Amino acid sequence: MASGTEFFAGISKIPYSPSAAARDVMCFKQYNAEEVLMGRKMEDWLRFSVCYWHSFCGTGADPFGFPTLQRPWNEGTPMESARMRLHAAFEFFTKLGVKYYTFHDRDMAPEGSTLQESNRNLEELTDLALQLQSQTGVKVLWVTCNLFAHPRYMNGAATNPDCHVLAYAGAQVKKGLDVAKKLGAENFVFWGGREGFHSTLNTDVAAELKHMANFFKMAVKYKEKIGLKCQFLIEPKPKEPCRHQYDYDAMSVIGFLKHYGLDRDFKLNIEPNHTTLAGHSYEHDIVMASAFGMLGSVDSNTGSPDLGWDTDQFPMDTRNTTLVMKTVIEQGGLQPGGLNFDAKVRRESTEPEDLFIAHIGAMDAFARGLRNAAHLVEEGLLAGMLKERYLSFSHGIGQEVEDGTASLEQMEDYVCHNGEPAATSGRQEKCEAVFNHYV
Ligand code: XLS
Ligand code: NI
Ligand code: NI
Repeated sequence: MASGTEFFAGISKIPYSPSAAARDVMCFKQYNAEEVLMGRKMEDWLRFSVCYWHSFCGTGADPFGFPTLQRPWNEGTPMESARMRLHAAFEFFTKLGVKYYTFHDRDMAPEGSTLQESNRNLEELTDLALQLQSQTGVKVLWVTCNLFAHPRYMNGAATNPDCHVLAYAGAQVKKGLDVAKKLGAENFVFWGGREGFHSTLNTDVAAELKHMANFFKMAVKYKEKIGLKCQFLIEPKPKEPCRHQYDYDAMSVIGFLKHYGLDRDFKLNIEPNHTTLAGHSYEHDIVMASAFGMLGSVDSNTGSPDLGWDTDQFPMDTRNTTLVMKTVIEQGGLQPGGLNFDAKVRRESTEPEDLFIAHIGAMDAFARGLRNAAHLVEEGLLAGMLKERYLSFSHGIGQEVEDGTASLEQMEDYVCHNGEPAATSGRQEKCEAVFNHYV
């Protein structure tokens, strides 16, 4: 198949049709890219991105069954299908109206039998990607290196007990950073695939964490050397594939970065599907990362907490998207990060049209979440209640605690003069009822 082939024949540019019927799912009912909310276009608040690995490399295979998704671009030799996949992907981005995409080095081009051959494959495919980017205006939200699929990485990459493997990972990241520069990527992600362990008996955890920190320092140094201007991001995940993953959740990663003096060079890419795997609520890590000024980007998907494994479903729940967008608005946006759909259609959703329906539905869920959150933030009711709850820290002894100038002696003196504190209601149900008004 040549570059002129249409992979999604019969599907044209997805329109915004706010009054379309319920059965009409090939149009946006909420997402109106150019519409301005709180001084910014919807597309700039949301910064949607399509991921390459699930949507274009995925076949529907799972640990129990063979591929179910017959994709015309997956035919031919590995290099032929890599080229077709790229054309199919750009046709999809353009028809969907999404301006960003994300990929692993090995999604874009097949691994060769040597590092040099892999690099040549990647060079060839990224030449084509660059051409398609300039033809369509679609940009790279982030690049990442696949440091977990190849058998050499079975014991980890940057945390591998064998430095030879760490060196391979380093060489791969060096090329990944060159590719990020070539394609103008706005971010670069490190997801610690097999950076973790299954048994404490064969693992020197202190050594492995130090090696990982030193690995990141090499990446920072090389980024500076080549003048790459993108944001570095770490993506936490508590389990899968390892029993214990070092980057468990937002707070573990923030602690790691601060401990090794890397917190100025990295932010976090939060995936709510991982957050719920860690036993937290959907929005927990979004809020925690943002509280420390470390929320860089979001892998906007969802899991099924009742199953307890990583299902990477499309995010369709507007309560969750409202909670995420509330934090995004409160921190002033996600740029240079965005909302990347690290999500896959179910293996039973076999039609190419399902790929569109999934993305449209999730984009509408986030657009609806943005509308809800903008309304909620503009009216300021919840913000007012929050302010009132912490009012005692705005004057007197509270102000001194706030500023860090107070002492325990002052605390004692205060209690001796003022006695027992009065009970104050937390008003959780009132907050929940107010929130429901906006959803
Ligand atoms: C896996 C991760 C992965 C990263 C990119 O669970 O979500 O897909 O986003 O390597
Ligand atoms: Ni994931
Ligand atoms: Ni992810």
